[in-house]
Amino acid sequence: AEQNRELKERIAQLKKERNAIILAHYYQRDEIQEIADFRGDSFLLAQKAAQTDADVIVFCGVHFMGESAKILAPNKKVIIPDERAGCPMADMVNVEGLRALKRQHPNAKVVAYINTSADIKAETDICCTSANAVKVVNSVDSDEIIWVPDKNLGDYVSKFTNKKMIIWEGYCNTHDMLTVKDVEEMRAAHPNAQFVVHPECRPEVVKLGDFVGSTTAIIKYCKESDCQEFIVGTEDGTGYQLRKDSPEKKFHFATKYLVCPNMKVNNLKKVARCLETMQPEIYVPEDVADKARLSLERMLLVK
Ligand code: CIZ
Ligand code: SF4
Repeated sequence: AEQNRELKERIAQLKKERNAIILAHYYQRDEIQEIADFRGDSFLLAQKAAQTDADVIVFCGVHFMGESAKILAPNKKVIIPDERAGCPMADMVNVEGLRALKRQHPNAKVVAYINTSADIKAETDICCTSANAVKVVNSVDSDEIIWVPDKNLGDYVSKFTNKKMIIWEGYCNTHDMLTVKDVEEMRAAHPNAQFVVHPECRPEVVKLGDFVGSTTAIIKYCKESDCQEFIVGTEDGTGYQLRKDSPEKKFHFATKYLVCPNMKVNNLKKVARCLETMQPEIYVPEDVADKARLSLERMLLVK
């Protein structure tokens, strides 16, 4: 605790010297969410990066999130605590594979989940998040959609659209681990709880949800609901905001395995170090960033 206090003071001092802000994803360790200027999902944080007057953004999340911030804030320096914090789901699709699929389906438009690298976004017609995926897909002026990379979210979206979806076989190792049996056991143990679930989970698990939504949507739902107890089917870091919003409510994570190891690579020590050394820095080549930005901006126009 003493060490954390010292680290937090050092970070506050360095933040002033560098004119930096700290952005933390909901899946980050509590110690990082505590010191963040903003907490949020990947898209909200990228927008905060674009809007801030700060010169330096410390992006605490995984690599594609830092890239999205850099794409929307190309003139700012975006640094990350640890460059090894990647997203295995984002890494499941590559440019060659996506181009091959586009050649096979020349009339299809590409919709990419925000959990993709800048290279993939640059090959994409329009991006989406888990919060707006259905609206985005339905807004596209083509009957055929190439969907990357999450097959679980793709399956969920396909239930709310008449479009033909060609779905990439990627998935989130963390959310995909949750099983029907896990949820049934938790329900038996907590019969008064509602099950709130992220659409990155398997279709048969998502089907069990009393509420299905993105991290932001789950947080809003639990805060506003009259229900006092929840079984949570998303990454465990979300507990920080859930408990902060509703200290009197109970939140049970559906298993103890809902932990993304990449998200947890970041810690206070590394935040302090990256502010000291201004490394590692996120770099996106200008031509890639310009194309990727278009696919993010098109998403913003969807009402
Ligand atoms: O876009 C994000 O931040 C992710 C990865 C999840 C969500 O539902 O917000
Ligand atoms: Fe990627 Fe899943 Fe981790 Fe999110 S929780 S960063 S989708 S591996």
